[in-house]
Amino acid sequence: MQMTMRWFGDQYDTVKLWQIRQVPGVTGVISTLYGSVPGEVWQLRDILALKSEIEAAGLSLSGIESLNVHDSIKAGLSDRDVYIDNYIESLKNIGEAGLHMVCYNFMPVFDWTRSELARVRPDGSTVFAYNQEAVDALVPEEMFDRVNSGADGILMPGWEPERMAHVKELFEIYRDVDEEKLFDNLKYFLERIMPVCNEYDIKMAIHPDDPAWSVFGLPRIITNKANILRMTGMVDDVHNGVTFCAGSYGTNPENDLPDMIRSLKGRIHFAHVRNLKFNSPGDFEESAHLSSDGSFDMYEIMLALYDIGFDGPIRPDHGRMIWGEKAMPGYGLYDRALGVAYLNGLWEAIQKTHG
Ligand code: CS2
Ligand code: MN
Repeated sequence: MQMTMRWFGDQYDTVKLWQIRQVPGVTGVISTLYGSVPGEVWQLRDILALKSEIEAAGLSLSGIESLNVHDSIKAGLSDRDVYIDNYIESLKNIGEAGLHMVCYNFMPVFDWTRSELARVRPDGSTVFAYNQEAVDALVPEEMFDRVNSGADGILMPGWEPERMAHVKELFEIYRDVDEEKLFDNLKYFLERIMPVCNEYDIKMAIHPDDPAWSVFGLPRIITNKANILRMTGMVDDVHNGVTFCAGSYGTNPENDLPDMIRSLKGRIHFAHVRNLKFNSPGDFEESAHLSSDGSFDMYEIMLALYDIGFDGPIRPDHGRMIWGEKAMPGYGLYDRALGVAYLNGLWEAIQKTHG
């Protein structure tokens, strides 16, 4: 595996590349053209500029998270081919820049959903939390306001104002899209992009829906083992793979994470490893990475990745806000660095005992 951290670019991130460079074991970052909107073509010069900036700091650009998919593609609208052509153009440029992993998601309208961005834990740290009743009591617009007001004016990934300015229209286009239709639309998209992925050896890594069930009545499909195997099987190409995000699949306690990892051998191209603490069936919070602080067995998750020979980029995903740090919620330096150290420790022990 290659240990990485997500970095949003100099203009948007409170964490600096030189700080990431000092986290032991981190050799790369996962980044994106953060100012771009879904549907736009990524220009080669912009990708190369991002890459050189990262390399100048002594790190590699280990992959893209995310190259977002336009809602016309997800909803299967008549203009989807225009946006798929643009996506293919962006992939070509990503390939030309020598990059080989692209994370994306196929969630209608919203990216991840949480009801709180800064729930206080007993140790005084603040974390993302989800409470089903609180989410059920909101209309989508309120959800958007809540995410943005809780972020101290920091732009949250997946909740970009451009997209959210049209929430009502976006909901409208999904009126007739059920899970089956969404699967069809994903298949159509994947079949069209696979040739360029093969040409440049770009591994597509779909991010699971977070939480792993329908919110606000929108269909969601990347939620469990059966669905993800259906997805990898319906376009049976190694370049059609997944981001194994423990914190997202793990929102549903029925998902057996190590078993899911083992069933996806050869198709996991990126891993997000973090822990959650369940307080009751409809309520969880994002605890520290340490197994004993949350509900997952992190050793078993890392062991499963080791067993399948996972060799792609991995990152600690979200962290708690600790030590008074002011940063984008979930993406501060300190707790993610602790997460890295812990995951690296587990990995070293696994290698030595299972090597
Ligand atoms: C990420 C997702 O911050 C996060 O929770 O794991 O937003 C992820 O980047 C996207 O879903 C990928 O498209
Ligand atoms: Mn994730």
